[in-house]
Amino acid sequence: MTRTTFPAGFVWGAATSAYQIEGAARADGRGESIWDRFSHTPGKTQGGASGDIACDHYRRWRDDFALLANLGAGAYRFSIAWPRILPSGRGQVNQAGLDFYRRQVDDLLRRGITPYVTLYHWDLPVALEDAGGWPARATAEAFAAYADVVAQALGDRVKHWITINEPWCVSMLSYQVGAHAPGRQDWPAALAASHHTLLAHGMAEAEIRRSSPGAQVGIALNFTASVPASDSQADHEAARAFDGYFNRWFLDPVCGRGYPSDMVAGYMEAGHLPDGLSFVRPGDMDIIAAPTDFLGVNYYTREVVAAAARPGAWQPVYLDTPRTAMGWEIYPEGLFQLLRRLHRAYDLPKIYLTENGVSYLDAPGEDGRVRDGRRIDYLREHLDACLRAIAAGVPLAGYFQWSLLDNFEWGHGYAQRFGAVYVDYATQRRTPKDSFFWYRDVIARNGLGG
Ligand code: IFM
Repeated sequence: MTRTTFPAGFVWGAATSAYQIEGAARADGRGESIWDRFSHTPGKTQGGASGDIACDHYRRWRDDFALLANLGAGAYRFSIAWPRILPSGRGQVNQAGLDFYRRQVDDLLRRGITPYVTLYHWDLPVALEDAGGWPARATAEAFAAYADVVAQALGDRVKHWITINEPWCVSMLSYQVGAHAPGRQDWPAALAASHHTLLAHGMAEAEIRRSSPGAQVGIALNFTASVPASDSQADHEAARAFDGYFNRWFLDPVCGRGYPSDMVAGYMEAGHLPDGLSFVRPGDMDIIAAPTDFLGVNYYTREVVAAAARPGAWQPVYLDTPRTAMGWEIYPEGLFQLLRRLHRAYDLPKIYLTENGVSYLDAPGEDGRVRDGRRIDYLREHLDACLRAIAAGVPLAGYFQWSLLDNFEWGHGYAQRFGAVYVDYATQRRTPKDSFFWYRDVIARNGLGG
């Protein structure tokens, strides 16, 4: 392997999620999800945007798969909408929903593109939220039953599964920060949600293994490199606390280490765990720690943090450094450090970069071309970090660009554009950006080139 070439068999892909692209929110028996309700609640998303139509991928998926094929992608990561399969979250199965995804999987396989299926990318059926949502243990049980239905239907042809996407977002961003559906701000509920999200992962993994023999199963965690603002001990402690809040709280249990004791102590002291870890039942931690075949890593940026008033607490520090349209700092070195740390400190059989990418707002010029050179720079620098990590021994087996298409960026609505392909939402016209063709060359030569 030279410095610019990836190992043979490296998986190249692009990623999307159901609510962000599908639209057709009421088609063919789909039930309501928490994002339908949240996005239709005034003030929750930029411009009041919703995923009602999004990229209309529900109807245009064949054209989008042609784009994937044109890209030369060997793999496609997409998510299944739970409310399309079980409109009320549990019970009655909606065959039309299963058929929709079966057709997609068959088409991908026919094109030689390997499906990487995510079971949960945030569209919880509202019936389950109304019964308590992720803070309730019953939601994890319902998720396992849903995983069983999907694995039975698709497990003969789908051999790569991601249970949950970004448990930090599912729990903390949604139940503590309140920026994502269902928009609650309740620390104890969020911490219970974090546990049930991880439990759901472990329970679903068992169901998938039963119905999809030989399948590879993993979870996708979102990581943010946590960097102290100064060399002071207080800032180092703050950075460790942020790392615990964002990264270790989810990574450690999945890797069999349980919840980090420094974080449990901190949460107890802050009153966030009034009943301690009472939501943890005997056997839960073993279920959560069931060995996975790979870890999915989603990486975009870093957080620079300084000490806050309370010991061990942190506050973000804004540096005047290059930023993306999201305002996220461009920090590829953080990806290299993260991958190396994961390899050295955790015993991981395999890692996929299940998400990496960038939002810039470049639009078609007069000639119709989207000149998104900044995205090319971002991708090149992050892929170079991947190469360096591989050279350092990290078992990185694949890279999925987020995202194939511009799409519904949650609270930001359509005001952010992460796509390799520009989407004109008024006409639904797709225009591959310059970076699409650049990434296509990378895939074709399995490397960055000279
Ligand atoms: O669009 C999201 C995706 O749904 C989850 N990971 C981060 C992306 C960019 O914010």
